[in-house]
Amino acid sequence: MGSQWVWFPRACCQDSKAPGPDLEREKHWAELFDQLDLNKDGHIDIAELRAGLAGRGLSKGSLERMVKAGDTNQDGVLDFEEFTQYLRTHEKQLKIMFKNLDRNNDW
Ligand SMILES: [Ca+2]
Ligand SMILES: [Ca+2]
Repeated sequence: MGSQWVWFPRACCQDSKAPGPDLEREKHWAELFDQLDLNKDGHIDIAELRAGLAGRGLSKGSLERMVKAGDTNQDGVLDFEEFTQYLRTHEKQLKIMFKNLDRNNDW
C-alpha cells in the first residue's frame, strides 16, 4: 500500500471549496435547521429561533437581527437556503454559539 498514492483531481482538494468538509458542514447545518424548525414547516421563524436558542444570552433584538440579516426574500422567516447562507457568512461568530449548544444540549 505504502507507495501507492492516490492522486485526487486538483479541483477536489486544492480548491478552497473542497466538497468533503463542505458536505459535512451542510449536513451539520441541516441537522441544526431540523432542530430549530420545531413545527417542521421548512422555515425557521423568530419564535422557533428563540425557543431553540433560549438561555443562550441572546436578546429578542439580536434574534430579530439574525432573521432579518438572513431573510433575503423578506418573508419574515428563514428557509433552509437562507439559513445556510446566513451560517456561511456568519460562521465565525456562530461557531462559538453552536459550540455552546453542542456542549450544553448534546446537539
Ligand atoms: Ca417552522
Ligand atoms: Ca425568507
